[in-house]
Amino acid sequence: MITLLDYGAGNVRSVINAIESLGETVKVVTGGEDILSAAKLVFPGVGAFGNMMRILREKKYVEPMLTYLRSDRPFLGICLGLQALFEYSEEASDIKGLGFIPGAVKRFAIGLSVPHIGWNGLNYKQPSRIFTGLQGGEKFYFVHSYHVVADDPEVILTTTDYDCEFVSSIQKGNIVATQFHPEKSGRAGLHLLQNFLQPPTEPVSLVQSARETKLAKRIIACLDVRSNDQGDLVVTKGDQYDVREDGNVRNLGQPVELARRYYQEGADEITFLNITGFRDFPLEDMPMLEILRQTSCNVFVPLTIGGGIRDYTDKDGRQYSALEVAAEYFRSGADKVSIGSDAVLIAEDYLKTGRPTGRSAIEEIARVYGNQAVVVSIDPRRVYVEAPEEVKHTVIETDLPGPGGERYCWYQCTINGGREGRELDAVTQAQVCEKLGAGEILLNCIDRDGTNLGFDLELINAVAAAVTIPVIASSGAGKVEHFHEVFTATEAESALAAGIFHRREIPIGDVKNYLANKVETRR
Ligand code: 1PR
Repeated sequence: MITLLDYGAGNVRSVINAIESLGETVKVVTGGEDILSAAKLVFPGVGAFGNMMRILREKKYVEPMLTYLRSDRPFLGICLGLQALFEYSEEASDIKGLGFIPGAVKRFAIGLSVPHIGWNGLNYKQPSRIFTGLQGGEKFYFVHSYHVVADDPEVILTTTDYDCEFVSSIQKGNIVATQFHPEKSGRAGLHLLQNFLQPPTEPVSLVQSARETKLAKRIIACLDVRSNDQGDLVVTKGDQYDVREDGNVRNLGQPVELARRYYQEGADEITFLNITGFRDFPLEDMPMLEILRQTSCNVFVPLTIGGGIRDYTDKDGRQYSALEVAAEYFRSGADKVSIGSDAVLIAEDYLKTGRPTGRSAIEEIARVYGNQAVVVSIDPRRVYVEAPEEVKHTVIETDLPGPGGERYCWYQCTINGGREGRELDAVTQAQVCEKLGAGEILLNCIDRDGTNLGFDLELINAVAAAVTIPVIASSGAGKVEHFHEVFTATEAESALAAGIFHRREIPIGDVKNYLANKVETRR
């Protein structure tokens, strides 16, 4: 029996699912006495440090946790569950951590995108039983803007390189904690969890590679989901957002099954977009939540869900905040939520005053669940102009002239599934959303969507140059070479595709094979 500490933020469902998939049972802590009586304690922290410590204090968990840790019984901290062990964090410097490990939590001060999101490797500094069965070259899933700095080098179990070498896990006696998420790290992560649940007897030393670890470029499979005319929830796919063929919604498969297939084929992440979420209320759309619950039982890579994340008033006048909608998704197994239409309206409001309200969906969700949990999805369309002065938007000079030979264009944001264009350009939208706390940009392109013509490199370059958060390139992948092109000609951190995977034109494995020795990926 594993005791799991859930303080109410983030996706603990995945950790429970991963542990249960390994044949263990999980008891969730409901009071301090559960911590004191635990034989093995897992603490998966997600979200923001200040919020986590405040809740741990309110629930009176701090003293029981310290008693547990001092007793040296097996403990596995994950992500914020690692950071909580330290004295304080720059994320909330007025709030004390547990102080079990001397040292602090600091924000990355580097030239690369922050958060550090994705699959990266480990430099092994000490032998440990949790490494049993690993080869040493495996990559694990990270998502964080802060990292721990330990005063005592003896506790450092592994480090990872990301423009600097940071501590990616610690070990002190039976206390182990990782910055990465074993429950989201596919087979390698499950292996490590298994070693914690049933520790092998001998510690294992892994050979330290001379090379730096490298963040992998991610390949993301995207499932656009909606009800068809018969009322079944299906994976569909549009051509430039038109998902109907001969009047019917295209049906390319069943969401849970497809997600499982992509996990097995090596997808680094899975994204579900409820493409009619703008007109339906997601909490009434229970099947979407059910899809997440079922998928997270056997898919152990990050899951993002988008569609309909906004404030909502139901037919009885009850108000729901976007934060409540997101919370329900996180509880059902999502790691990140993606906000599309509402993010455009939020940015428009911000631009009117130049001041954040502190109450937008982006800000509220980021405050509770952390910036890394908030993806902003942008659905832009090219608008050609004769000269940059014609519009007040961010205009680029294009190598792909318009129908009238125009050499300039801007990218117009749309809402409601591309149905309505707004007076806002994609570059400004990305910048405002970063300011408000978004952790990642999912950059679609209506012109390229479903065309197989390749990604819109000009769009991706314009947006990636304007923000410091990671950009996911989306729309237009038609052959393996397009992935190589997007990773070499732009700063995109990941590439998302839909049609080619659904139609089995190119398996994910072929994309990774093609990229081998050219671009760093997770194998
Ligand atoms: O506006 O917050 O409710 O979110 C709705 C979400 O649904 C947005 O993220 C929006 O991008 C998405 N969406 C809305 N309508 C459509 C549609 O297709 N009619 N899908 C839609 C957008 C874009 C990609 C797609 C790639 C790759 N899909 O995610 O999968 O373009 O396609 P490809 O590789 O086949 O070219 P809100």
